[in-house]
Amino acid sequence: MQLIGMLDSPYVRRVAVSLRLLGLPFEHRSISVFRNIEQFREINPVVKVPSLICDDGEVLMDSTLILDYAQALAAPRRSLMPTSITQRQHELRVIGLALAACEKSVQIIYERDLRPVEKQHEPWIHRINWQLAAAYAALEAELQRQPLSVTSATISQAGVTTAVAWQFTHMVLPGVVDIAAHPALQAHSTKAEQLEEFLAAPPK
Ligand SMILES: N[C@@H](CCC(=O)N[C@@H](CS)C(=O)NCC(=O)O)C(=O)O
Repeated sequence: MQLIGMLDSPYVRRVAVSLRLLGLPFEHRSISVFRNIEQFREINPVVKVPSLICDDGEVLMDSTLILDYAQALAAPRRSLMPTSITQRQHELRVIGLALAACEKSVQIIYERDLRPVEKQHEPWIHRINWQLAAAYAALEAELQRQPLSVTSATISQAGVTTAVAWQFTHMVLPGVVDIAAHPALQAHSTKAEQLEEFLAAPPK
């Protein structure tokens, strides 16, 4: 199968890291949704990353749906989701917060980079900035309450997505979220970024 999209997208990166953790071989094609739009259209006319070309040629999109498929391929050998319903509920909350942080970061960049200055809408910019702050405040509280395991053998999807989100926000919006106010997130990210599966999917 082929994973399409650049690793500077947190959604592509969470899939790339997860496929490696799940032991699923794939080819990565680093095609940009902005610079290579025509090439991308031939693969997926909707031009969304990540896209996954399955071995029979069918194309999937949306990182969470791709990961659902990948989980099914890897089962029962390896899973990144807890089997206990209580722990699964908790980790789904963590993933939701991390994905919200990714989404708000992307919205801030698109608002800033894709919209002419005179068309930028201050109340919307204000809203997506406080939503980003709220997502990371809640994520920090969750990690303080219950740290996530960070080894190649034990990291879960919640651990992967949290680390990918934190790295992404600081890469694209330096200084917007205070690192010192989020020590648990920073510690989690530092450890995760040293795992071979993360090093094999460099965001830059
Ligand atoms: N919910 C989606 C979000 C994916 C997403 O927003 N990808 C962005 C890049 S980071 C994209 O495809 N942007 C191009 C566009 O929306 O036109 C997922 O989890 O895959």
